[in-house]
Amino acid sequence: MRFDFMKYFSGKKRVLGGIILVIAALAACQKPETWNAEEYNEWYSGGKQTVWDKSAGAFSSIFPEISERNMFFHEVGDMAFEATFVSSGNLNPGLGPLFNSVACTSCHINDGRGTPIGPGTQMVSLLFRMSIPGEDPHGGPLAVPGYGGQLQQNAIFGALSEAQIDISYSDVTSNYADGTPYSLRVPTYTIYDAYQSLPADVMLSPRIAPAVFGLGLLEAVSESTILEYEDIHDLDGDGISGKANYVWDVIAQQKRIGRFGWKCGQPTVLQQSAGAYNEDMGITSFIFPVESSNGQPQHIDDIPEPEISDSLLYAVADYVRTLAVPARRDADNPIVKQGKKLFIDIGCASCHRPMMQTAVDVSFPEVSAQYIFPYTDLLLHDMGSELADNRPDHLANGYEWRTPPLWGIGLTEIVNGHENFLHDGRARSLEEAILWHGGEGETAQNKFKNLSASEREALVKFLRSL
Ligand code: HEC
Ligand code: HEC
Ligand SMILES: [Ca+2]
Ligand SMILES: [Ca+2]
Ligand SMILES: [Ca+2]
Repeated sequence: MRFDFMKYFSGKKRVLGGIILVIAALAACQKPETWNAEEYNEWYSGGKQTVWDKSAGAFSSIFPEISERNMFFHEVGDMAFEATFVSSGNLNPGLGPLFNSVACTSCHINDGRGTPIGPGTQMVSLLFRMSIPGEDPHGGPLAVPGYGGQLQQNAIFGALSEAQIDISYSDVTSNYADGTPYSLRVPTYTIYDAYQSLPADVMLSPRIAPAVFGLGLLEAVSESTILEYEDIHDLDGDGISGKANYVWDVIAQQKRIGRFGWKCGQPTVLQQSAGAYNEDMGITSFIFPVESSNGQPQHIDDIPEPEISDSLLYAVADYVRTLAVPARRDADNPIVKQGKKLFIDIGCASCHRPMMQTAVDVSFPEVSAQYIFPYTDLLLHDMGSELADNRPDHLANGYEWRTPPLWGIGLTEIVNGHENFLHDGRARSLEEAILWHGGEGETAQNKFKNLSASEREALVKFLRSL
């Protein structure tokens, strides 16, 4: 029996479709069918948690299949995700003393990406991790004395912000093999107004806010599924050597595979969210109960820790976890299909792994045993010196970045009003994002440059259909 997705998931017909399905299943075999690998349907990027929405709200839908309990958490978490925090008062107090932004949504705009800064504009959704050479007791980056692990350019009234950062770009130009010229912009970051002098060996890592949908599904992928693709010493000789990051899980008190953030620096959505509250907003929680400004002269916040309740932190993590994935568009279009073939042929799929299966999880059936199409391997890759931040983050060295998921990437313009990509938003189009690929990605990048104009168009059309 085939699983009739269209009926089952399309809007109002859902309940009816569900009934038809149940009856059909009973009639056919008396028990529900298990999902057959050959029957997966790549239109459903998020498996059964796919939504047919290509509007500006495409990243903001709740899982279409969700228990009442999780629906409730999602709704509470949705409000928390949008809440604007303030330094004191009755509503959402605890902001700062140091912070980057006042709400999750000011960086993850429409649950999508942040807006990169241009020269002279205020830095909102780009932040800078910082450290000095060495490792903390758990193998993580070593905090900068007087600054900690992240630079906060904002502070509450009466406190000193740590520093400001200005960005400028210079252009480099080159050509495709067919002679078509292109230009890339190289960012330069300048720190000014530092509240105290920075050590000479400080390392900075710019990070733009990525989209946050589909993460419950990525979290549900088993460690062994991720490790299948690991090839640290490139034993198969294809020039690609994905590596898993191992990071400290504060709740489990052990190292686990990192999967979130541009360098796989966080093991779970919960810890990533707690980290965001702590560093990005200056809000303490049971996971990170110490203010990010602890030990610095700006440590003047007298609101008792934790500043958000455990249940609110869980709710915001559950909100993010249960954001659905938008369905493909035009997946049957012949040019899109040609682009997909090129994507595989020139080696993009070696890192941007098209399909994964999530593990069985009886405690969270919403994400259990799904075929998903995230276009990532959740591994780290050396992307060459031009993209390097030259700052290690656990096992990720200064050249390595996580393969970002490409699902939904074709909706970036509609959701976020721009097409700026990569960890610092330097790429101004999908083509530019590809042209920046170096290191392990250089062969694929060269092959892309050697394609004809119509083949390049087909590849980009495929990316837009994701
Ligand atoms: C100042 C901007 C900013 C704010 C505010 C912010 N984030 Fe983020 N968020 C980021 C950046 C930058 C990253 C990537 C971090 C990295 O690479 O380590 C990120 C990553 C994430 C991720 C992982 C996404 C992925 O694909 O790996 C989640 C989940 C997340 N944030 C949730 C939240 C939540 C929840 C809040 C509010 C409590 C929040 N963020 C507030 C900038 C922000
Ligand atoms: C060696 C692994 C690897 C290969 C091969 C590879 N990529 Fe990537 N890709 C990455 C990594 C890692 C990043 C993130 C780099 C960064 O942000 O600095 C990335 C970023 C991207 C982005 C931007 C994503 C975002 O969220 O900003 C796009 C688009 C993309 N790749 C498409 C492609 C295409 C198309 C190909 C084939 C021509 C390809 N990639 C080949 C690893 C790879
Ligand atoms: Ca605080
Ligand atoms: Ca800091
Ligand atoms: Ca290999």
